[in-house]
Amino acid sequence: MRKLKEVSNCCKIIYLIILIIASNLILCDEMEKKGREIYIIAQKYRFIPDVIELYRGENIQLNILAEDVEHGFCCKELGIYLELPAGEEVIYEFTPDKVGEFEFYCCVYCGIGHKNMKGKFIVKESDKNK
Ligand SMILES: [Cu+2]
Repeated sequence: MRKLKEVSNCCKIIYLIILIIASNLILCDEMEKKGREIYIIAQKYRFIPDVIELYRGENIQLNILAEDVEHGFCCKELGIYLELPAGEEVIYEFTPDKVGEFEFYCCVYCGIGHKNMKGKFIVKESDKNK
């Protein structure tokens, strides 16, 4: 009887360990999907940072905040067109699918320096893809 109880306790422990490993795997998977977070500030008349390095095939989550007035965040080549209401963080997920340098710019008129409000993505080939 005692042995049987020990075996059943042992089973419970193994079951628990499997559960913990499985839930960690699911969590890791979720994190992978969420992508690398990049925080960008938009303000008259610049983006901070204005040069952003990415890897092709990497999941990215942009968190962009227009600090002062409404701005836009657009990158034609990567198909990004966002309006950024003042004081509201905008979250955008994407996966760059090509290598190169791609300009992003403010696409909502925000004042006299609007035309100069730009930066660039530098998308590199990932080691994983080589
Ligand atoms: Cu603007």
